[in-house]
Amino acid sequence: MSIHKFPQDFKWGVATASYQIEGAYNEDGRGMSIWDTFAHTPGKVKNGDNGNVACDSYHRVEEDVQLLKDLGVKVYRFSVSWPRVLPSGRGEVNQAGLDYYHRLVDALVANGIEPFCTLYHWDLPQALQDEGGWGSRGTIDAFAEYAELMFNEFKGKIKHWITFNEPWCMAFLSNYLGVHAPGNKDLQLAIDVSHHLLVAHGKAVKRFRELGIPGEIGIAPNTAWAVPYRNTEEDIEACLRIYGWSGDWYLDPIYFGEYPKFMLEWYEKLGYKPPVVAGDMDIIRQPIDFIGINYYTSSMNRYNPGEAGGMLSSEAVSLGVAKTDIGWEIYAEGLYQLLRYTADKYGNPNLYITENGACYNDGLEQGGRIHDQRRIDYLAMHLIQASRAIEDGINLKGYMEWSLMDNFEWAEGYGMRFGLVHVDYDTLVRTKKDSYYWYKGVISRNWFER
Ligand code: NCW
Repeated sequence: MSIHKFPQDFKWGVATASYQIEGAYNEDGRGMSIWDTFAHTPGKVKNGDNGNVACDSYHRVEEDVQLLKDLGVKVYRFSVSWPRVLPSGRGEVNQAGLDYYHRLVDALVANGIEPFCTLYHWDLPQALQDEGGWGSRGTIDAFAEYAELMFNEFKGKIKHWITFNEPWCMAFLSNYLGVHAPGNKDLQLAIDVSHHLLVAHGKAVKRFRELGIPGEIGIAPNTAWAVPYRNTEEDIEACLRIYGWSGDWYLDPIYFGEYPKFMLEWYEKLGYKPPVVAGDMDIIRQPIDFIGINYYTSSMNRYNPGEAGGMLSSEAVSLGVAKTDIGWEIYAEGLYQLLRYTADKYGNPNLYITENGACYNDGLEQGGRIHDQRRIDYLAMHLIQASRAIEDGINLKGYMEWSLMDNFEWAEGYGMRFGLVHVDYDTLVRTKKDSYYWYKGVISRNWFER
């Protein structure tokens, strides 16, 4: 047993996303998003689930903020539904949508919780998708307009902003692997989407500075660590490509103004390249205030030109460790390695763990308790690595557990539960799990023993 300590000003929090929790999909003027369309298309989401009602958080601001307050978090990371505030993606503003976020932000601030706002967590207005979505440059300016609206509206109230959550998912999972909305399978389109979202990110950051918005702004890329199967150049490079297409592909242009050469060469060899227009890289290369790290899992990889279903010639082999209920391998050491890599590569910037958590589908037991000891173990393991990183001088400033409550787990539907709070989807009753009480203890003491 030893004690794992965190700094006094460490920002403990939890995270959620609009489409996963809000529901009220067609109320008060909200426009449709690509996730409404996707989830309403038979066969796209397990069990035919959709976010029409989700956790009904749109109607439960007070109840959910009370859960946050009881938990003792310092920050709450949520995302804004773009089509709720701009139903057509640009142009006419939906005041009722803005009012919802004002109610939420005001309640957070009144309870001493700092809002940490993600502008885009995957719910693109369908109206923009109809014009080509992220595959079209038109969406770049629409995003900049939306970002500016939010900055002006919440100036001084929201002091932490994230432009994009997990750009790899937006680009590759959604447009190359076809697993998420809008469900395309086109590698060039995925590369185009990556580039356009980076330019949109850069434009938003530029506007943020020009408008003199107080606070900080960053991005939260997908990050996963990959361990080489053998200590050979081929296997090491196969691992670098895994991190290359999900992390470096986004962070290198932001920090260095250029795509990682080894990935550019890889794509070019396959006949693909990003659609860079003169001036783009200067826009993308805006200084940001922090990097958000979303970390869940790692993989072991080896070079295999015959890799099934992929184009990186990087085959995942099992690490041989336990998995969470969604099938992701548990590898806490990978979190440390990733923090180390990111800190070393980008000049020890401020980092927040913007997501980390575990899917375990434990249900209510007699007496109304949920004994999710496996989630507690998962969190403890990863927090040990976080505290180790801080001790080693990495500028890790906060930790946001995913997620406050069970919610709509995208293509997996409601069957996969990540919450500290259990949600009964028939009654929408929220029940605190054992992990909620454990995390509350960690936050209140700023240390834990393991
Ligand atoms: S799906 C996903 N997640 C989960 C989600 O609830 C959250 O909104 C996301 O930010 C938990 O954290 C993120 N990430 C995508 C993981 C990749 C799945 C790879 C499938 C390969 C076919």
